[in-house]
Parts: sequence; C-alpha cells; structure tokens
Amino acid sequence: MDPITLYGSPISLYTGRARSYLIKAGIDYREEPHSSPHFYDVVLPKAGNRRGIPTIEFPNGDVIRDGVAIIDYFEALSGYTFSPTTPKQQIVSQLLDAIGAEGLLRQCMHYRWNFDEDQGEFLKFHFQTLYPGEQASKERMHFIKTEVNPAWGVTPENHDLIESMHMSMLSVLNAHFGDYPYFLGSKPCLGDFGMIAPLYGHLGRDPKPLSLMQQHAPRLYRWRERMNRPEPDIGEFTDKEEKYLDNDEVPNTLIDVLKQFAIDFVPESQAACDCTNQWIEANPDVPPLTEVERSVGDCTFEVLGRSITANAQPFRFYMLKRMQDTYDALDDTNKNELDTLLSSCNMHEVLDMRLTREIGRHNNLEAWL
Ligand SMILES: N[C@@H](CCC(=O)N[C@@H](CS)C(=O)NCC(=O)O)C(=O)O
Repeated sequence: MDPITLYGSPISLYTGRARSYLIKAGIDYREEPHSSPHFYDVVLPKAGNRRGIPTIEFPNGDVIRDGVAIIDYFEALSGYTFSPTTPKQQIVSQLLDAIGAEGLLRQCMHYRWNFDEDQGEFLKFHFQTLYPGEQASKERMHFIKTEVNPAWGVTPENHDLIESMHMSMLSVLNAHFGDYPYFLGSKPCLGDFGMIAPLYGHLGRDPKPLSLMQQHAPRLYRWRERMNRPEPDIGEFTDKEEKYLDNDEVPNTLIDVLKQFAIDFVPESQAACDCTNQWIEANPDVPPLTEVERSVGDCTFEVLGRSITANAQPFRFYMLKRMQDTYDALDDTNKNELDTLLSSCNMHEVLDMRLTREIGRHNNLEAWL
C-alpha cells in the first residue's frame, strides 16, 4: 500500500502523538506541512474545514483530522494493540492520555515562547515552514505569544510556578523511566502516546526545555527517544519481553508521577468542568452536531496557593469520559480497587468531573451530541 500522508510539523505538540503511534504501529507514512495548495483545496474541506495538525490523508483520499481520532482509527483496525485490557492499567492509560492532551499546556507554552535568546531563530525557521512568508509567520508568532499564552494562564506572575512544577515533573518522570521503559512496562500504551505530545514537540525538542530534560532527566529523555523509534529500544533493561506489567500492576513510580500531575490537573479540571457545564446550561439551543469550540470561557483555580485563570477546554472532558466509562463498566470489587488507586494519587475526583452534554464526532470535528 502507498504511504499515508501525515500533515504535521516537527514542532507541533499534537503531531508528536500521531507520529509516534504510526512509528510504533509500523504504519508507513510521509510527513509534510499543512500549507500546500493541495492541503487547502482538497484536504481541508474533508477535515471539517478546521485547519489543524495532525491530519492524515489516505492514498484513496480519505481524511482523518485530530490525533485522538487517528489513533482511535488504527487501534480499532489492529484489534487495540496499544490499549491495556486490565482495569487499573486501562484507566491509568486513559488518564495519562487526557493529561497529555490538555494538562501540560502551560509548561509547553512557557518554555516555547519565553526564551527568545535560546530559541528565537529555531522558532522562526519552523513557523516560516508552516506559515510561508516572513510577515505571515511573524504575525502568527506574535498572536500566540500575546493572545494564546495569557489565555492559557502563562502570565509573568505564574512563570516561577510553571518552572518549579516543570522541574518536579522532570524528577518524577526520570525516576519512573529509570525503572521501566514505558509508562506501564516494556510496551507503549495509549497513555504513552498522549504524553509524548507535550514531551516531544515542545518540552523534548525546543532548545531550552530539551537541555533541561537532558540535564535533569536523562531517563525521561531516553523514553522520548524510544517513543520515536520503530524498535522497542529497551536494550538497557534486563527484561526484553514487550508487554505490560504483570498482575495489572501500576508501579509506585507511576503513582508519584500521577500525584505530581494532580497538583494542577485536578483543580483546573474541576474549574473547567464547572465553567463548561455553566456554558451548556446557558446555551440549551445549540443544535445537535454543532462543532465544539476549543474553549467556552475562562475559569479560575488555585495551584499551590496561586490563582490561575485559563481557558476552559471541553476537549479535556471528551478525553476523560473514556476513563470514566471504563470505570462505570467495572464490577464493585474492581471499582473499589480503582477507588483506592486513584485516591492514592489524588486523582479520584476526576471520576466525577463530567459534562452534562456529551461530545462526539461528526464531519471530522468534535461535536455536541
Ligand atoms: N485535538 C487536536 C488538537 C490539534 C491542534 O490543536 N494542533 C495545533 C498544532 S500542535 C494546530 O493545529 N494549530 C492550528 C494550526 O497550526 O493551523 C489533536 O489532538 O490533534
């Protein structure tokens, strides 16, 4: 079969997730920017007219927009190769996927946009590929810096908090990947693909955060390398069998990682859930299959005593619903075990953060059902 085309960019957060999946699943692809006349004229109309990366195009012209939908498609086709089947590992994998999708944006944006001296030229080159022309790329970069960053809570008074959270995250992830090659053992799960999104394109590749990762978290850096190689790349570990940990184990090093993520993921998700549900209540006449916007308003929450205001993103709950559905389908014994596990990493409340209107997909877009 001819290769599929992956519209994406090396610097793109979300392309990192789809690319890594395609590599690990052995799917032949060619990557190119989403700036060609073919993309605008032929691909974009089939992608719900939402210009975004990753988007893939099959040799027969079919198109899938959104990294999550791309992975869902290939997982279903392959019989769910990278989806753990035991309850704890399945739920942890789905939770990591949601955190990777939405939970690390402040770190990603701070380390991309607030270190011009280290990486100004680097960003200029990449943005000129995606937005051809000096002026267009300049405008786009200015827009992200001045509009998107503050909208996601990256403001000067929060820089020190973002940096200290980042260093703590590097430390717990480094400890985990010292003991295990992937999040749940010696084979990547969907959670690994979710997490490679922020930890490759931004935090594991831009010069400033890359040097922090290499200096302070070499084992995490190895995972980021491993996730972009077709072989398992686990040579330094004694156990070479490609599988998830036995007995549905979620190791303590991963509990520590989830505890670290919970510090801002839990209060932010609670505030975003409340904000989105208020929006749903205030907008009862939105017709079914209407496109879900990236954000429905601002929410304010507290992290380690600091007040942060950021966009409330419904997509977070589209992702979290997967773990909530898995939990709901368990019997009482398994639910009790999950309750204990999620409480131990301060994530239990996430089970109750649910939207009052469901999100699905229609015409290659997330849509209100
Ligand atoms: N939910 C989407 C998000 C994709 C997304 O926001 N991608 C960014 C780049 S990382 C984008 O396309 N921005 C607009 C553009 O580049 O045209 C996914 O998981 O694929």
